[in-house]
Amino acid sequence: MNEKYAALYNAILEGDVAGAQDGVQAALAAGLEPGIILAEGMIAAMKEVGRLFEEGEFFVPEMLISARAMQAGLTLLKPHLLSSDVKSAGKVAIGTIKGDLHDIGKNLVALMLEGAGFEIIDLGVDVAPDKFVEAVATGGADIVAFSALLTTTMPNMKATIEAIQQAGLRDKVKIIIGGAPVTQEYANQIGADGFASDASRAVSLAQSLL
Ligand code: B1M
Repeated sequence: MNEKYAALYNAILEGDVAGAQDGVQAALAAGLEPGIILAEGMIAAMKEVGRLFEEGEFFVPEMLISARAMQAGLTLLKPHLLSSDVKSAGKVAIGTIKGDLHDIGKNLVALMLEGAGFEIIDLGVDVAPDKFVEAVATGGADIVAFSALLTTTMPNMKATIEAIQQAGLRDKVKIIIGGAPVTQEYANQIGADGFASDASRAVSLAQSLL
């Protein structure tokens, strides 16, 4: 691993908030691209956290403290990921689907969309279908984006699409979905307008739909 982001990677793995902040600053000072710092130093560390959890070496508290270190690092990296002179490209309401509390990926997608000029309505985590409906009905969202990290919460994406349909709003909004267990096939199956496997693909998808 590149030594310019190895300390950052290890700090996230160990849940060391100050270490993650220092790691981001050091990587920026070393001249690394913000996108590389994010992918290689940070998202890669969270993947390893997931692997250690699967192997039974990490438990929920370890995942939680790693997530805190990741968020602390992201807060510092955010201004470097956003470009300043972009016009509004449309309004996106984004949230993690009902039953699901994972928000790092959702926050990253929101951040990248914001960087590409989209106005963001961040509905947070554990978002009930009626909140998405409201974001379209009264919030003026052109796109709604659902994130799901758990196979058990994926069906709530379908339930949310149905709620939007029942509210008579389906033709007023584009629906895009993503999250580690989600696939294009699943998007087709539940009638979403698109799927993106990562935050930068979510940006091109949103741009292609408006
Ligand atoms: Co959770 N967790 N977790 N967890 N957790 C996973 C998801 C898991 C895969 C770990 C594992 O077993 N390997 C597993 C799910 C298994 C499954 O369903 N198949 C799991 C589990 C089981 C659980 C609990 C049930 C554990 C328990 O309590 N026994 C519990 C559930 C709580 C709940 O939600 N109701 C739980 C809890 C937690 C914490 C709270 C401790 C913490 C979350 C903290 C937080 O988010 N603030 C946590 C964490 C950190 C993880 C892992 C380790 C990391 C997730 C992450 O942040 N990844 C995760 C393992 C893994 O994913 N490998 C795991 C980094 C992030 C940048 O990637 O979120 O995939 P990701 O987002 C990507 C893409 O997916 C995509 O773009 C993002 C950026 O490129 N994307 C979208 C995401 N959303 C999108 C929306 C779009 C488009 C793209 O819209 C268009």
